[in-house]
Amino acid sequence: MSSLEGVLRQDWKMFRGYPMVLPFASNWERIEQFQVRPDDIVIATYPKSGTTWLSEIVDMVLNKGDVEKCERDFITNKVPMLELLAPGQRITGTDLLDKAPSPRLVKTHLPIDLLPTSFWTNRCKMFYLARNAKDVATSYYHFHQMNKLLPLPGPWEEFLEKFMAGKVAYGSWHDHVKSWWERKKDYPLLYLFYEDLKEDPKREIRKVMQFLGQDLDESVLDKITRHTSFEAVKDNPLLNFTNLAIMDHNITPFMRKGMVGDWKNHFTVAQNEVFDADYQKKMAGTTLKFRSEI
Ligand code: PPS
Repeated sequence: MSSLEGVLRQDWKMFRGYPMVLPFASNWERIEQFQVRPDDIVIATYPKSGTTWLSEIVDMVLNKGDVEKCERDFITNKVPMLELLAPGQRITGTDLLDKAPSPRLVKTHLPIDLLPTSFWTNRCKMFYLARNAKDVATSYYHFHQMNKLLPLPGPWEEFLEKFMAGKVAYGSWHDHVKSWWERKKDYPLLYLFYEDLKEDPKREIRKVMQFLGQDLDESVLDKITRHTSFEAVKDNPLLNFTNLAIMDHNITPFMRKGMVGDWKNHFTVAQNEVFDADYQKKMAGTTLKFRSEI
């Protein structure tokens, strides 16, 4: 698939049971044949959970808070997305990763069963960042409006139904967050929450630092907290995706609100009740708990 034509605003392609962004699902061999390095660091999330935020935090921790080093490139190049296939530009995430120096940072939204098993057998360091379902649905809805690689979302009430049914790219939010939570029992991944990052970014950045085996001064942690705050990333062209023509920031910016609880501005009372009832069923039996307000 080499041209942009034919992939903009197309419906999902079903791939191994998951709705997938059309170009990403083509030539899957590139992902299966990807050569994992033991010192690769994986940042896995369901879409719209704060991936970019955590990516910059990890890069800053590895570079000991050196802003100049962290400004070496766009986040999309510093932390390539494993499954990316950018039609027209002939860029793939695996090509970008092949060229990247170690330790490589790998972004992915893949559910556990689509992630190449070599990541686990090589014992890579893995982060999983989760965000409450209502804010993810809200953010994902706006993202569909501005990202032309995704189908148009239709009216909010229709999109919300699709989200609840897992009929959006990468499938069910519920299954995604639960299966990565379960994996935590037998694999030492660091499972983080967007709401915790909002509540006390420095505390969470310290967790990231410890997980990466680093030891940084309080002043460096403060610097990383400031550099990665919503106010800072919103206006940072290396982080706010304004370099990608595929996204129309006039419709709504990628760095949109960056808050916990914006869902309240979109869910009606009735939608909230239906969502909660469905949520109780789908999340029954898991110890995983989310906060949709802080
Ligand atoms: S993507 O496209 O799936 O990789 O998007 P992702 O980066 O996971 O999520 C985008 C949402 O994260 C918000 N964001 C932040 N919130 C708080 N602080 C910081 N620093 C930050 N950086 C990104 C971004 O605004 C999107 O959420 P919404 O709710 O749409 O604003």
